[in-house]
Amino acid sequence: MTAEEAARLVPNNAVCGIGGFPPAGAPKDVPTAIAKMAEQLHAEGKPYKINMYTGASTGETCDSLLAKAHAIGFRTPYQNKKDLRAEINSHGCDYFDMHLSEPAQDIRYGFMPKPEFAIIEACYVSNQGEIILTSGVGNVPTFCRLADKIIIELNSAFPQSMRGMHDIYIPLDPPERKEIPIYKPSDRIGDPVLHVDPSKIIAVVRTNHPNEVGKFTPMDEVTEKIGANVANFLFDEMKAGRIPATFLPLQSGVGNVANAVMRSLANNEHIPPFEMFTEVIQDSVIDLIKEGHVKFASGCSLTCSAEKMQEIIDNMGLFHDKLVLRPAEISNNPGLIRRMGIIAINTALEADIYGNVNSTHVCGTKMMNGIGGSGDFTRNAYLSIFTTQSTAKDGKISAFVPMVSHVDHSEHSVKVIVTEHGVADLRGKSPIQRAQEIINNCVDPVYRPMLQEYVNMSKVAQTPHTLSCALAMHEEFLKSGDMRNTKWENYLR
Ligand code: 0RQ
Repeated sequence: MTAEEAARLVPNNAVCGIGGFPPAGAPKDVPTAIAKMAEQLHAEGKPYKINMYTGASTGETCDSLLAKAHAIGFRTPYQNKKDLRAEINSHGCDYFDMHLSEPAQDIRYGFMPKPEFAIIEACYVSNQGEIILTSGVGNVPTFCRLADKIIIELNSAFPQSMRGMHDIYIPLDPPERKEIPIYKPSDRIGDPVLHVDPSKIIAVVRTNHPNEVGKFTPMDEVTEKIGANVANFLFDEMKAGRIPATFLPLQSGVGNVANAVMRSLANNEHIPPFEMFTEVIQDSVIDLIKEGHVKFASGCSLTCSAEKMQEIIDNMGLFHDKLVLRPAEISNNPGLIRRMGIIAINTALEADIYGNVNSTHVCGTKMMNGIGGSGDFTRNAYLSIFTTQSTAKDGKISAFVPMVSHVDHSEHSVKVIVTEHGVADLRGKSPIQRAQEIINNCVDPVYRPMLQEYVNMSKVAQTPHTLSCALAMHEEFLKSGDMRNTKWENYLR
């Protein structure tokens, strides 16, 4: 049927499980039609919203259009679209941020309402209910198991030769859960196809759309330095015998810094070819596979530009043996991350001088994107590294502050912080030693005296703070637009 006909099957207040993972494999035409329908209904004075579980962010044609149409009731987990961000921060919809390993099991546990509809993208569906997904798995297996009705966008931009790239596995729930038998990133434990009850498929909509993933900006001087600092640090760890000569599997987050880190690892001749156990597989990883720097990548999605995705499709023979796509609760499974000794590299919005990290809230209040999988990996990794540029907004914001305005990753989980200026190794250090390490090695030189003064003026304690000044740099930014104007005496009470 057409996308418009399928959209009409989804009533006001429906709870929907949306396929894909940031934003690979997310449906496109049906959400667009739902957004259009919502706008028409709103114009007639009628209410219309859908509630959305996703894998992570979706594309312009899903999150953005639905947000612009004010058609979202609740939404979880990760998102990264400007329009949805605006809707969330103005309370236009209820957003709750979750670790990406958790929504599927929390829905199965009954902590949140079960989806009535699963709206997914596939490249193949049979009369028996055998489905081959496209570039992202996310939480689709659980959505399809629990939903009463399944709507499929059959996307001909993805060939059926994708069969075999997915490993579909839903763990048993407690008290029956057993170990998940993955011991190395390339292990396969599930089914290459998703099986659903065919009587639940109420619509198949034919589409032809490539991945909605933008191209990354090339490395600049700052991201190149961050990448090189990470690569040199990891090489030093190898030399010290703390990382085996065969290396350990890597997880790398989203964004330009993450891409730059991957490129620097490849450029470092001392780092041997390695495997990845990660959630998103970005363009840079595909290049590294072709060049032989990455031996195998396990993830939840091919978050690749349309151009890079086409390259994979055209060379399916090569990539079938090098890639596997899993559900988010497996790609981000805390037990597997701990077992395999993953090196996790994620990006912070801001960190404090004691090593707590804020990945999500600008000035403690405005949601940026969400925690994504950074918490799944950071808490459980062999080695948890955070990267960030030392400043944002042309130096007006320091990425390092006395106290973070929101905590996503605590001092207990964050082991290493890297900026363009250097590396702060926080392992085995007390809060005051960590503060010195961060100020000397990571903070922008302009902000070093300010933060040193903060430490010096704060009362001797396990974690020295002057509470009236702890968020003064944020307050100063909100007041004058520049953290560099912070004078502690203006905030001392
Ligand atoms: O603003 O977009 O207006 O230019 O934040 O910052 O430096 O371009 O870095 O693209 O890597 O994003 C943490 C948001 C970083 C991302 C975050 C402003 C800055 C810029 C983006 P502009 P950069 P990135 C696995 C891992 C959480 C989820 C995660 C993220 C914009 O990495 O969402 O790790 N991480 N998932 O100017 C105000 C500050 C700021 C600031 C930067 N302190 N205050 N604004 N900015 N620092 C993947 C998944 O889970 C799916």
